[in-house]
Amino acid sequence: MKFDKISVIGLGYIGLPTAAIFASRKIKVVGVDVNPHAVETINRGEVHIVEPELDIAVRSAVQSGYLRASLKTEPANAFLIAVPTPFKEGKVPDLSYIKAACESIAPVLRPGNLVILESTSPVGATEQMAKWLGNARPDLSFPEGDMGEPDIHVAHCPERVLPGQVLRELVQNDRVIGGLTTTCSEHAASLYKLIIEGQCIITDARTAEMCKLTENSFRDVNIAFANELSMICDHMNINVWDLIKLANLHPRVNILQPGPGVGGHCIAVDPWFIVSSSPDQAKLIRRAREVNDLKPQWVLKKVDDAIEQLRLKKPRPVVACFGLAFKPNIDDLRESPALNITVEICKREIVDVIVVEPNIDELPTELQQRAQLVEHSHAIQHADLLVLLVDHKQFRDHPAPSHPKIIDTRGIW
Ligand code: SAJ
Repeated sequence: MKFDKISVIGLGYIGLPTAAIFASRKIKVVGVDVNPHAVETINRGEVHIVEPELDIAVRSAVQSGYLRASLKTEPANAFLIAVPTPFKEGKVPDLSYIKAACESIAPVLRPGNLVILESTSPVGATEQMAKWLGNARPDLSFPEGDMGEPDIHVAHCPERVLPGQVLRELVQNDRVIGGLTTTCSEHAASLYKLIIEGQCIITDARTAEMCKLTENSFRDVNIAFANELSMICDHMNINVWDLIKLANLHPRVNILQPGPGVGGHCIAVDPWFIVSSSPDQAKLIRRAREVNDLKPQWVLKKVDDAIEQLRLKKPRPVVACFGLAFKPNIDDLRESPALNITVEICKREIVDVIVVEPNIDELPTELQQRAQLVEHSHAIQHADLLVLLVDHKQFRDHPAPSHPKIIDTRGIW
């Protein structure tokens, strides 16, 4: 299959870097997004999201003329759909963005086109996508069972890149490719081979969908184990980080790190897609989600207890929160347990809250009237309670503070 021009639908954390990388291989890319601000920003050669080196990649892709953003879809050889798949009420997957993407590309589809779903999706979503496209274009044939060669090829190829390392992982990681037919998979693999150094491994669409959900659920379950251990050890007066180091010396044990909860848009969401498809079977996966979701409240209880003690001597103690991001060394505050915990501490209204977050220049709106962004040394000097929420490199680089009241959710002090 020839790819003179491809279209990426959804120019977010996955779509935009993907578009820039194809463009860097001298393939004409038109990126489509419903957000006029994103489209204008990209067409100026700038970025509307933060990811290391993405600005450089987008600038050079736009300047070279290979990448262009648009609000409208247009014909192309291949369409890559990278739109959000959140969950809605009842923790069931919300496929409305995929449906909207199908409606927008359907009018411009031509025989021989390839449509790839990259968004993390529940099992069956790729088949559903082909049905939506087929309903909108009854004049075209779509893959169905073992019928002959369809007009439009459809595959799922889940994104698997780690925020903070997207540009490197997009090229280096292996890709799992699940076509609705073997030919669909082969066409999709030939497209990804233009940009990736890893392997393209072919399977069917449902296995590819489940594979992505499995990867993130594996991580969630293992983080839940670490988080549960941290609460057990706190109860038993054992240092959980020392314990994990010791246990991990065993050649077949690899415990992850406890923290204040699980953030981001992926790991805290995707396991629910498995639970909603197989509620009776997915007992452990559901329980792990609940353990991780409860961890911020457990941390808050520790903070509340410490504040209560401090208030015996000082009516309005100062609490310093170290880190707001959802994980170390990034500035991404979306779905961040650290941010949520800090907001909750502010709501107590019996303390002054100061925040150290070396990766941002100003506090997010929900904290602006309530807290103050300060330097590391200022916080250590002036706070009555230090709460370490994110293990940013900058915090690790400083010697552990000698302070009488510390709550360290990351085990670095
Ligand atoms: N976390 C812990 N303890 C750990 C590891 C992580 O508490 O030992 C927390 C982090 O602090 C963070 C959350 O888990 O709040 C998630 O962070 P992460 O680095 O594990 O993962 P994400 O959400 O940034 O990216 C994940 C990745 N999936 C896997 O590693 C299996 C990435 O490869 C996926 O592409 C991404 O989800 C996605 O888009 O689905």
